[in-house]
Amino acid sequence: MSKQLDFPSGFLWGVATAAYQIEGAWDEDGKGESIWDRFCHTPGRIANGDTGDVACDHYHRYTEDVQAMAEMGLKSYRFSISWPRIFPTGGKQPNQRGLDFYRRLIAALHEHGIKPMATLYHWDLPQALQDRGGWVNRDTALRFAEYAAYMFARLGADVPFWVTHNEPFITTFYGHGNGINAPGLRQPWQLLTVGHNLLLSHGLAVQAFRAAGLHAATPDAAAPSIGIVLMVWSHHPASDHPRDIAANRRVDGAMNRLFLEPLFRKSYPEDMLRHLARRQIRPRVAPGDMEIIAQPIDFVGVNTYTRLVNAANWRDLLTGARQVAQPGPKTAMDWEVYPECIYEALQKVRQYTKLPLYINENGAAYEDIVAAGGRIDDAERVAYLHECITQAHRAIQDGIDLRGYFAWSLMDNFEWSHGFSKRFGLLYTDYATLERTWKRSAYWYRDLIARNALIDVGKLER
Ligand code: IFM
Repeated sequence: MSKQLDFPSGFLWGVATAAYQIEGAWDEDGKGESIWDRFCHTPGRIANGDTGDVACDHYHRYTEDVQAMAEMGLKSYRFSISWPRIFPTGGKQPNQRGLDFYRRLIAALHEHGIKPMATLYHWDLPQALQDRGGWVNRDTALRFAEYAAYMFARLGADVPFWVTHNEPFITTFYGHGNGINAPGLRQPWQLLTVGHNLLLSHGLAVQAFRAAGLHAATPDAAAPSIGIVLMVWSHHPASDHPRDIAANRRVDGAMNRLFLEPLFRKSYPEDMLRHLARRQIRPRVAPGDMEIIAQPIDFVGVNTYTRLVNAANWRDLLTGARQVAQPGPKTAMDWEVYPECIYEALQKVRQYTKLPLYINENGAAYEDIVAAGGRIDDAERVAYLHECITQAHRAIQDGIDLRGYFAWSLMDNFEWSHGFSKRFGLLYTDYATLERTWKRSAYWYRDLIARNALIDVGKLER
């Protein structure tokens, strides 16, 4: 027997993307070089030598993409702004043509009644700032606050949802720990400095947002709001052995608590500070920093895809843990299909704050097959989304103030070190022609949004 899971009226159904992953036009209209341009142009960094030079060419095709969003019935679109399009050298000289692109995009969204959610930093730092130390240099936090203030002054009232950072954990640990992401540094002793400067820049940007005193663009619209988007994955110990439980707690500490605690409790988790100090890893905290970081915000975004099952491993210097693979279905990222990650991540954040929450990213990569006639029957993705959204509904039933869900991603795009080899999109991107094709999941999502309800038929076939 099927039953209908209704969502609250006004629930914000959306999709998410990021500038470097879709825009292309890497050096057009005055855009400066970003650390991702430099990283991808360095041989050996990215699978197949792929780059975001062209990506999905969204910079030139954004009207077509907004049209697809409108046909999907989306209520909101989360995108990111490329900092080096606005400040090509990270300095004080803005690039009008870069700003105009986002102005046009935002206007197109409003024309279709789609609420923009703009992320200021989804990892593409101006290379010129990297040359001055990047996020290891406290000064970058001040430059970020200037960039943020500039955006609030120009586009502030037109964007109902501003996001300072996307997943500061990844910039910290992947950009500066294992070096898998730009700027590709392996400097573990700098990790807490980088994380701290990112959080500081968040707090400074929130201060700039409040100082801008933004009001709603029209009387019936809500005043613009600001938040941060964190990566919050579920964590489980591999066994009930105390060593595995402790390892699991450290992984949770590195990924989740190192960011949640300063934002909501004005301090770093003591156990993580002690653990990392034994490896000479310490944050450089100036007086007043923790107050700045913990500025009141309006919402928290949660990105979640799977869980990690952790066991003790003393060979790992950072967390003393290793991930134990689980039996059962995996996505093309080799991530376990674990829909409860939605419920668990929301409950985790709820321990820190009662603010409105959004699932700002959730989705699955699969090896999509284009059948004769161009049909793409991505049944596994539909099943994944269905189960995850069921968990979102469960969280709402249990009293979580979840205001929206954003599927990652609108279309297949540049998946960082994996290049174009992993497809997360609801729309299929043909990278030779740049044509987008609706997958079955896109039609399925459109119908879900139209009903504002999920028809729960139990577990779907993968
Ligand atoms: O593609 C990324 C995105 O940029 C950040 N969150 C996870 C996604 C899938 O790996």
